[in-house]
Amino acid sequence: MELDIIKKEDPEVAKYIELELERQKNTIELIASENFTSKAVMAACGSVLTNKYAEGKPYKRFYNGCQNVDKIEELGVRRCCELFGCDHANLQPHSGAQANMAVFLYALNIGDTVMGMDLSNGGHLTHGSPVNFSGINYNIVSYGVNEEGVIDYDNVEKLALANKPKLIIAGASNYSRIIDFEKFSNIAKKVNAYLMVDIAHIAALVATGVHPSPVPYADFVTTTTHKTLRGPRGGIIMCKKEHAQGIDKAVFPGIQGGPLEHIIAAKAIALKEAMSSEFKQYAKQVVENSAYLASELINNGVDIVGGKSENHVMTLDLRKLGKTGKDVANLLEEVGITANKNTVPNDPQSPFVTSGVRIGTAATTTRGMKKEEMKEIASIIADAIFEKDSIENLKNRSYQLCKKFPLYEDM
Ligand code: DSN
Repeated sequence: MELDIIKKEDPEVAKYIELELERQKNTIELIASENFTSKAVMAACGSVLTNKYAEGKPYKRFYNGCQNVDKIEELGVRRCCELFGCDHANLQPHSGAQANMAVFLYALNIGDTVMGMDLSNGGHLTHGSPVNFSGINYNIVSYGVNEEGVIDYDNVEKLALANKPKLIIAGASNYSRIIDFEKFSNIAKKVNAYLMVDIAHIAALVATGVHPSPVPYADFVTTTTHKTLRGPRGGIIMCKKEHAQGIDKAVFPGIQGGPLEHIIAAKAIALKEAMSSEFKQYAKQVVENSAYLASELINNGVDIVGGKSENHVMTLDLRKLGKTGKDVANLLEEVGITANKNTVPNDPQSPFVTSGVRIGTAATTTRGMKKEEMKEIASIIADAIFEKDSIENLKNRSYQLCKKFPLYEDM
């Protein structure tokens, strides 16, 4: 198999791939933006398609020999439009950040006003962070969440009326509630702004109808393909047909050169998988697991920002416990749980220390875990934070859960 081939060629790299496989198999993955793809998705990523240059669009390429990648990319685009019900899709963005960058290039001039969710309130770097191209090149007006951790739509409207943005961005990297896209659309219409919705985190929930879809409301919908959607690492832009040509040009030649056709093939496979009834059940279970994990953590004495989760993600609020996100994320790693430190709204700590830890249920649900396992995970987390059990024992409890729900068994 692939690893044996790599071992022969380059044992140093092979060793670390093997160790990473063991890490993934034997630890509980709670990073809300991570997941485990199918072997078919991984196989496409490692296929001969990596050898092909295909600048341009299917059947309008700048290189010859594209007859096979044309068919694959066309198939992927068709599946994306069918799955999400969008007019047009571009599967070439190398990442979610580049999908967002292409929308900015198409829709805006440098210096234009953009409204997006503040990074420390759950937004994304590319939604206007001062250290990102978005914040560097555009005039950013940020909105946030209220004390309950919920988007304050009245405030979004007030800010929009006062600042007249050309683009409003909805969508988040750390927001545990349903987003009301219709409200965002009404606000955007009032000020004649474009609406872009970044569904990177909730893509699978939207695709399966478990979360309302922004497609009827938004000019542009961007996503990554590797989070809840369970595909390869990459991005997609969906848009209304009047923007199709402009968006395609913004991706290439605007910000990218040759598309990664091996990754596009893997995206096409993931999109097919996402059309299955099993995947719909998966997305439903992700949400059920998340709601239950949040309530169990609260029962165990751990605060959750906003008090509940309506999607796949939540943030432990450690302020009352006098602990930092950095320390607790490191502690969880010691006991076999991987998560990431994250700011909570109005966090007194720096973004490198934080008072929160973000967790999500996409990856554990892929392993087959359900409510019973969420109960045990909440208990392991609380017992670690409140030092109710030894590190060794907690690590063993995590390991036992992993053994019960094996991953990539024949690898
Ligand atoms: N870094 C991703 C996340 O973890 O949510 C967003 O791009």
